[in-house]
Amino acid sequence: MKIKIINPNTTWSMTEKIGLCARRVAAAGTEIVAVSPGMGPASIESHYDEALSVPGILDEIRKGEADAVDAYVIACFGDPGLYAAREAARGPVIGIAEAAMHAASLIGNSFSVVTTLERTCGIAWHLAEMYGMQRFCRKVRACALNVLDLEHHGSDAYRIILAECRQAMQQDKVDSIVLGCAGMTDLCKKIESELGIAVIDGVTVAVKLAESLVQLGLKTGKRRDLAFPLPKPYTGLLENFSRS
Ligand code: 2AL
Repeated sequence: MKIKIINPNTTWSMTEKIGLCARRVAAAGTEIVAVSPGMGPASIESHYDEALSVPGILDEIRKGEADAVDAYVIACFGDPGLYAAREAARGPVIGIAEAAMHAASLIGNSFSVVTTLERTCGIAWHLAEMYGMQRFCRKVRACALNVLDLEHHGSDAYRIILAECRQAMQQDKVDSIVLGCAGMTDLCKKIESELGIAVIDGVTVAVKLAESLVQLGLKTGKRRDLAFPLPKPYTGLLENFSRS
């Protein structure tokens, strides 16, 4: 099967890291295609960034549909454009925040999220509420790190994230910690073995969920509100999104 992972930001070092971590957990017969859209923000850490990442995501879904992709992962913790992507795709589309939070809710009764900037905490809370995960989510913690700090080797990012995860474990009394950025995917197992608590990375969970849904023959429902978008013209910069 073919799973396409869309890193909605345009930072290719992050896309390559995401692809590598995804391939490590994928089954032998799974092909992982990891991409960044040709347009969009270099990193996503605001509602503005999220909104401007969505056309690029939908363009990658359009190409994936022509390319016989079986399932998609949106690899950004805000799950930008998730429902629009589902409308445009036949197969399952999974966001990493929804994947990680659901996994956390299955292995325990409580989790805390450790994310990048303070300003993204509201986005994570909003998603927890929307997914019915608020009752499991004890705290959303920020590390005062920009998303792109995670790409700078030799930066203090790992030490800072590890310290925040330790605080979450000690102060929030949670069963697990959810990592709140796709760029943290490579740190997951290292933090887990350092702290001795379950640490959940949405990229790898989403890959395994996508594989399961495809194997079970489950696709996105097309009978109601996730039906393919209606044909209509789009103008200006969005002209190429017109559907006939
Ligand atoms: C993210 C993420 O996962 N990728 C990105 O560019 N921004 N989310 C976040 N909270 O920092």
